[in-house]
Amino acid sequence: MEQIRQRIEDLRRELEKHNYRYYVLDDPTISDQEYDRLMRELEELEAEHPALITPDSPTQRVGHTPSTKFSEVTHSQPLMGLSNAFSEEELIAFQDRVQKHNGDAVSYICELKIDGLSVSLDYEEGVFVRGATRGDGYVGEDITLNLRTIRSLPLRLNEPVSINVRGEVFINRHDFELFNEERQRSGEALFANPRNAAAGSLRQLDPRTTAQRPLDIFLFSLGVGGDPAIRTQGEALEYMRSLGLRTNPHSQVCQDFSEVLEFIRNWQGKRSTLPYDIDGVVVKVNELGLQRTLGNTARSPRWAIAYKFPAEQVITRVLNIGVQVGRTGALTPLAELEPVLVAGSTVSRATLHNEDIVRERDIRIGDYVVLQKAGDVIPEIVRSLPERRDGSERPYSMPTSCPACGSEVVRIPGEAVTRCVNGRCPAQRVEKLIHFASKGALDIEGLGPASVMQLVEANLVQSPVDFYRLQKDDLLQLDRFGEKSADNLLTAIEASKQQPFARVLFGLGIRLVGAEVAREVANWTGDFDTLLKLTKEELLEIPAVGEKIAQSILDYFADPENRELVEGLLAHGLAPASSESENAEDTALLQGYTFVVTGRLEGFTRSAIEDLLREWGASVTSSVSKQTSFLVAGPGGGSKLTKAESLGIPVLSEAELLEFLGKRGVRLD
Ligand code: 0OX
Repeated sequence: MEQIRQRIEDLRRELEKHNYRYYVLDDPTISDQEYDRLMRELEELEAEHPALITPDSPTQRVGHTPSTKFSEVTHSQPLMGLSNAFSEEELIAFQDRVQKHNGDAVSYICELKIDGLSVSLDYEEGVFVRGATRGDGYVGEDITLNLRTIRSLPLRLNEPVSINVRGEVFINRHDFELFNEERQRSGEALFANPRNAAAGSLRQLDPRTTAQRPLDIFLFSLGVGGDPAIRTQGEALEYMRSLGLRTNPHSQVCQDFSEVLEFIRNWQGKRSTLPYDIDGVVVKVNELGLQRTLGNTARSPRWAIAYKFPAEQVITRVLNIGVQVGRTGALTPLAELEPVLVAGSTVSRATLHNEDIVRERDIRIGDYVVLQKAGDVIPEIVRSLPERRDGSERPYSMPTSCPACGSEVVRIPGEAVTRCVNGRCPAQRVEKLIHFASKGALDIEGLGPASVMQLVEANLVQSPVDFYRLQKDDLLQLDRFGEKSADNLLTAIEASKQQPFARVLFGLGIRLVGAEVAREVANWTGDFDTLLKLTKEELLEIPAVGEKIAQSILDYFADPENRELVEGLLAHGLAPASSESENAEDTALLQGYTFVVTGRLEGFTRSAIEDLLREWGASVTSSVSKQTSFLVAGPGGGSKLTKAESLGIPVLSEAELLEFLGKRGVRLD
């Protein structure tokens, strides 16, 4: 038996080694047939001795249990998105921002921007245990079983480390063509591009289906964990590679920004020679210490930018120009287009933003226009083609009254936007209600635009509070509702009362308060009561809040109708105070943070505070490294303080720590 166990282990190591040579080093030393033979031997031995099967065995990539739904995973560190640059000027502006405080000696690293799906992988003691989609950056979907089927993703690393890494799942162009041809032969719908095919494949509930798809992965970021000696992104990539993770071979460290521009120009011309799609180049500050100093905005890191290759352009025709009234009353001209395929999707409408843009670009009804779309960016009409006019085209003018309520529209001097000023405008109301129920806000299933419109038309709903007053009989009188759908909707509305404060705040649709800002404000304040009491100065202390946002929040709550709305929502039990610490996951509030505690504390012994931090999911270590999130220092901190300062690690006093914990909803009892 011991001999068999040994042979099984040897075969696994051997297969892992060849996988690594093939996928990571691109230097296989055995043929496919030899590889298959080793795999078969392992499969046979495991079939005879099922007790010896372990989940990280190369035979165990494909699970057999389809799920009905993916479960949610809260990322231990938020997965940030990237801000974009579309021109060299914007890249230079990025360089200026980086170098303003840090001098000229900044080195960068350029990576190809793989056009796939962002995922996060967790390895515990070297074994792949969890993989998730990016989702909204905070919460993603658990797609571990599907990721396990990707053969270039190691189920076991070369070292027993516990790390989180981030990467991009994609399908190469050749495999995509073959895959689509096969689908055509079997009469299945075709995918528009490799990215959509990769996304569809990762979304399969049955991993056996995913296993049939030619998915591949490149890893590009090292998150929590890893080797503390790593000081640059270049070293992080090398480290990941040494662990067996597949990284893209074309990254390049640039000592100078002119090399960055050179790298970009070079790859822009050569992108079609690659076997997979890229949609740009990611430029990152190479030094991790400097990355930390630069930090993040609410949305993206300040130390990285995505240069997007120029967009694809096509010609189509403007059939009509309509106008849409948004939830803030803004009137947006909207072009209805002859449908056209561009950058992988069919486009039949495009926003014209505002009156000035229609005039500047001289876009008339009936015009041929150049439509452009860059990757995931919203399609845009760049210009008209006056040379193709035949005289039947009609210039567009903005309506002088609101198309929804007939009331006056105004354009404040100095602003580009024309607004309907009627706070009771039905179009605004409907848009506000749709926004309130939408996915990023209260996420009420069954309450999409059509249902909202129907409820408004039936005079059942005027304000979001009315959703919570709906009775089954109200719904049953409506066309689209039967017993079951009425019950489902009422259940979904009831469930939305448990949504966290941040979503309710976002759902109010306060101007300039998007999902990210709402989250920051909610984390900072904890509940409506606290938020409503804040002065402008206090609002400005919130990192994501600047002058305009603070004013917009104050204006919103100064309106008695809005106050009444908030009171109504609270009376129905929405946004319960410190809702976050009441749910079952509250012990993970500090997950992903690493603390070091030093010096004398007043209210706690050091070990008591360390226990408390651990209890809420943080790691506590004894020495400061660049993995440390915060050093908590009382008097007498000494050498750890010096080290933290030299590495740019934030230092908290005892009082600041308590404030930080309070804001995150950590209870001290
Ligand atoms: C890519 C890619 C995407 C991740 C965390 C901050 C910077 N699609 O290839 N994102 C990043 O880096 C982000 N790098 C990449 N290579």
